[in-house]
Amino acid sequence: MVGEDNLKPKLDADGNIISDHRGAFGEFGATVERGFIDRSFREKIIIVGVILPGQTAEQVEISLDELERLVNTAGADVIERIVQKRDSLDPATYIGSGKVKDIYEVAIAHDVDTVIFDDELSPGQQFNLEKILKRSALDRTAVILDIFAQHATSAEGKAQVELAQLQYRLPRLRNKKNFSQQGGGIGTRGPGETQLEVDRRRLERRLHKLRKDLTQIEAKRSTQAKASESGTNKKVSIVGYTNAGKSSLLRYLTSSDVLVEDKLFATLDSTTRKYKLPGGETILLSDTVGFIRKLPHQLVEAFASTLRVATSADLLVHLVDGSSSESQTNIDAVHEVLTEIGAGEIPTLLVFNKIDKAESTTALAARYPDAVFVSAETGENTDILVERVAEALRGQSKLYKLFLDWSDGSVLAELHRVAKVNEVESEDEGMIIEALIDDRDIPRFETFIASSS
Ligand SMILES: Nc1nc2c(ncn2[C@@H]2O[C@H](COP(=O)(O)OP(=O)(O)OP(=O)(O)O)[C@@H](O)[C@H]2O)c(=O)[nH]1
Ligand SMILES: [Mg+2]
Repeated sequence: MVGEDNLKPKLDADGNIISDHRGAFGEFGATVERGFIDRSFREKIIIVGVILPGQTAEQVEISLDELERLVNTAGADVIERIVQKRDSLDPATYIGSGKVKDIYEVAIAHDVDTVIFDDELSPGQQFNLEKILKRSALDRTAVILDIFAQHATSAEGKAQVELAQLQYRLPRLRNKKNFSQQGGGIGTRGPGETQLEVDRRRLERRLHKLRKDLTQIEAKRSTQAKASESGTNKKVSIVGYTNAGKSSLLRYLTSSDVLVEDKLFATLDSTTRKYKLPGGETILLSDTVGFIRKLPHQLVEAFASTLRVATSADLLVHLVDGSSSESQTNIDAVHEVLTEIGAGEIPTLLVFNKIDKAESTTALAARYPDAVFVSAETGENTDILVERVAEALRGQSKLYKLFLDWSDGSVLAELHRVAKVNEVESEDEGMIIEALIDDRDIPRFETFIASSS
């Protein structure tokens, strides 16, 4: 049995936490194996949200419902939720300092381990809050980083999560008092250098190494992709809110065994499978990491290479959980992330999933007349979906007439490779070609185009 005392952060005379077992600070903050939240037992958690002007109490409750689900997924239990209405966030303590003292009382009464705030805390806020609360003060970002750390399986995923964690920890590093192990050798404290500086330098070196490793992994992957891809296959990516059923849809359509789980952020890698559309064209269909409200920017940056499957797609299938009461706000959150990662302009097909368990889709259908309604579980309407994908991709190409000199044989070969050549007519001076060319390939054939229809 672990004694109760061992579960609480150890404090110094000023009430600062000196325990190294968790918290986003010190050299011993979260690692991929050991997150910000202690999972050697189920921590008791208070979650805290603020209603700002322009927000309704209901919106904040919805966000807290989601935070509670995140905390559960990370392996802890929410035992109390506290909401405060404010004109603005307190720059020092996020909520009012009086309210922080109230939370402290509640924490004592319920033997709470950690207090989690629904927005990212600044390093200063986190420090002040921990001082008053005398226990870890974490934020939504730390919880999401924890879940990512738990779910990362590939070498790339692990490196990406560690990179995001380090970026989160670096500005939050603090001088650890009672630091007993001085250690010797390379990287330890030089003359005049504080322990904090040593810690920071170590993390920066690690950050640098991770960035380099990730660049190499990506370079290797893109070389492999180039070698294996024919070049003409259109790329379609399934994107959407976490738990919308993206992996289920890929699994249903391609009969592949990708991971499907009723968990937030089950998928952290991208999976691509070939899929034959009803017209016969082969596309590359991908599934990738899901999005969420207030997605930590550290993750967006660290997962840039994984997200490239979305940013480089010809078409996005934006999958929404049509059975969720939050589908509208989820759509908005996904749009925000797509814009942030630079995929906001890619043609998108809106698809509502889980219609087998949705109570009614009438309101959504009225609001989104162009959307498709499917079930990735039963397969209902997925035939309509693939037809719409084919249609959307066809809409991205036009029929052109081109004139090529006899000496432009290589251009004809190129046309055969990337376009659909319908007709080649020989004339005295060259060839007149009719071909269906993709909008994205037009720049390289522009000088040969005689007319378009
Ligand atoms: N009833 C019903 N459940 C579904 C449907 N599609 C997916 N699910 C369930 O929803 C949960 C999440 O499915 P996933 O396919 O893992 O969702 P995801 O979008 O890939 O989620 P992340 O990878 O975590 O972002 C699983 O429990 C699925 O079985 C559907 O059409 N109907
Ligand atoms: Mg998934």
